[in-house]
Amino acid sequence: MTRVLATSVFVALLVALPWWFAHSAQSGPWLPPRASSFAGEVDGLFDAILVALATAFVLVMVLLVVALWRGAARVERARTTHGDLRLELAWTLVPAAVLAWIAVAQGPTWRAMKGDAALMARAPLARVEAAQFDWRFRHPGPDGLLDTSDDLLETHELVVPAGEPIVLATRTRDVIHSFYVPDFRLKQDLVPGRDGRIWFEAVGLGRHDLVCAELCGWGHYKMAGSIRVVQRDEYEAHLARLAARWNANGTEERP
Ligand SMILES: [Cu+2]
Repeated sequence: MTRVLATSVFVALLVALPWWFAHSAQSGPWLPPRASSFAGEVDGLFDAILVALATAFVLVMVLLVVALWRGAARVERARTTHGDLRLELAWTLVPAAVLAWIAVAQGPTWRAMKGDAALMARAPLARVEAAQFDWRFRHPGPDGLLDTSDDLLETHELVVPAGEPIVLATRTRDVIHSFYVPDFRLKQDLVPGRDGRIWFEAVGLGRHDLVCAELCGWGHYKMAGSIRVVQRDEYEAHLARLAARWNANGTEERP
């Protein structure tokens, strides 16, 4: 009876979890919509690793059920065994091969996201400046240079044009933060003393959550911002409005 009950539990898990894995990978109850040019590649790697894990899970469940029935069928003294070279080689080499495959398979995506030196050398659209506990964005003004008197600053929300590679400089003004836009599948630590670069190409229009993915202090939870993707002409208009507001020195009319 116990055996039947235990087998039912294993079989239920065996059916339910791979179904849920497959279902999740497609409809995405755990993954947000894809909104960057490389999001599909990142999800492809995620799904591939999920399939490898699901395969291992099914294998373990089947072995458990087999052991349960075989063990229960015989009544004999348990044997103590020591060492099995073939088994040990198998459980060392198979996971090693899987890990090596993951390391090779993720290479092109990693290079596309982090390794394009020519792209990263472009003038940044803005600099992300993280601080406890907000996001600030510094645009180079008309002179095209950061850290000059005509810089334009905005907080919480960065507006970017759609359909073109956006390079951002990154900096933290205090502790470690992590720039994370789930819809873009983009996450980058910002480390004190180390300015960096990130890039993405937003697909489609709309607003995407920007969160801090590094526990950075008591107010970490409220370190939320957004990236708003607009058409190029709307972006130019936004920058012009930002410049007008910035240069008005507080004398402009507030809506
Ligand atoms: Cu944080």
